[in-house]
Amino acid sequence: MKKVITYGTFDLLHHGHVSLLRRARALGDYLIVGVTSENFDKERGKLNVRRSLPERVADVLATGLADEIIVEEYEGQKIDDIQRRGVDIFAIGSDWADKFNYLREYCRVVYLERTKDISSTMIRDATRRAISLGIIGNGRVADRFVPESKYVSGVDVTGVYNPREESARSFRDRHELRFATGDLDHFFSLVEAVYIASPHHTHASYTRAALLAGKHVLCEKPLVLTAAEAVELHDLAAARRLVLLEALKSAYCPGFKRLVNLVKSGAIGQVKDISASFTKLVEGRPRELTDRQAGGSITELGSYVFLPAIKLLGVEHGRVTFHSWRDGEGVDLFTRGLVEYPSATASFKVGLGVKTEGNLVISGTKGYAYVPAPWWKTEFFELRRENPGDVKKYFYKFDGDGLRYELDEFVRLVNDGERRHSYMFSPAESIATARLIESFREGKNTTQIH
Ligand code: C2G
Repeated sequence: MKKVITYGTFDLLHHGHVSLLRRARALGDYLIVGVTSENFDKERGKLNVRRSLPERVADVLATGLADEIIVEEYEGQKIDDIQRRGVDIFAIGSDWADKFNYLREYCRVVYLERTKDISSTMIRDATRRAISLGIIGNGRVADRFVPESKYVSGVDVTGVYNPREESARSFRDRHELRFATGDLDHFFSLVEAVYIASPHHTHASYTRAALLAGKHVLCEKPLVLTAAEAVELHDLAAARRLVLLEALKSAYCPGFKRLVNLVKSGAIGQVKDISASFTKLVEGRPRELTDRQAGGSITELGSYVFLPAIKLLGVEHGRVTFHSWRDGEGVDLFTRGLVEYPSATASFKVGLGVKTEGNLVISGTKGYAYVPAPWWKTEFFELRRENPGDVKKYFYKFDGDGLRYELDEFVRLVNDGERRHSYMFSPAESIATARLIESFREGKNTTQIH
């Protein structure tokens, strides 16, 4: 019996897929189809898959062409499958020409002509109009956001607003957007959703204006600088059935999410302490240092270091204390602090004028999680125990600048209609973050370092 194997996502199954399966089946007597798992697709950068794994398996089964279906879960699995199952032929579409020649060591490799003029992407685009998204403020992060958006399906960055219209125009030209404007009402009339990447102290007013104009909002962190504003804006979004998501990239990236789930499942016992650092030495006089209203280490980096504590220990906490070193004008160049919980503590360090190791350590009663720098772009972590040999290592993908993950979640929420809140970073978590930033800015429980 001649065994053939092929692999694919088979999202929104179409006649191109069916034709490939038919020709693959005809190469032998028995066809095994490997359908990619959701995780594997995310790991290889395919973020736009519409149908779930069980649905895609059912679609392939319904063609009647597969004798056996398996799930493809990891890179390198093809070699295992071919050897373990005694496969004679590996078949795949010609869009992969030469990419799988390394499998020739194990079986025959056949590239079958891909069916032209049809693809899952075309169907995705045709069945769901892309959300038109405009950017407010075109600083450094906005420059990174536009290229990242190309990896997320169902969204089209169409234009940009900046009160300084010349700046918006040059951003539009640089990124080949459709429009640039200095008129906010006009801007709102052209988009369905906005990404706010303006200076921190302007986030609240732009978010409010966008929500009142009926637009979904993805706002850079920190969403706002006070808890009251965070409550007001999340309430406003809820009342209007709009999505308001805070763009704190670590919260949405695959590695950090897994870390939280593992620790929550008891992998290191009860969490008793968290220690997180993030420092970024900045040169010259960038916004982080010159913005008298909202510059400094805590407003810039605090949202990141508060995140593990908020995710793992909750949004309710006790006393918060800070030790802070400020420049002559009061901007904090380094702050360390402690958030007290009834049964645990969380300490953190942030700095724009001091450099330290940027790692994350979560200490539990059975072991600890160690995430090396840069932990906020979680690609790798270890779970360690008393016995130094008892270490589990975890690897994840963190593609590009990582902004694609927050945008992907935003697009899902906008399209969902029902679910308006993300479990990855909920309104309550966003409000708790704002409360911590506010308590620092109020100067309560702060010791100055000179
Ligand atoms: N295909 C085709 N014609 C099309 C579209 C797709 O022949 N118009 C083929 C692809 O070449 C592939 C199969 O259908 O052989 C599945 O395609 P996808 O669902 O896009 O999956 P893909 O990302 O190609 O998965 O391990 C995963 C595989 O390496 C490839």
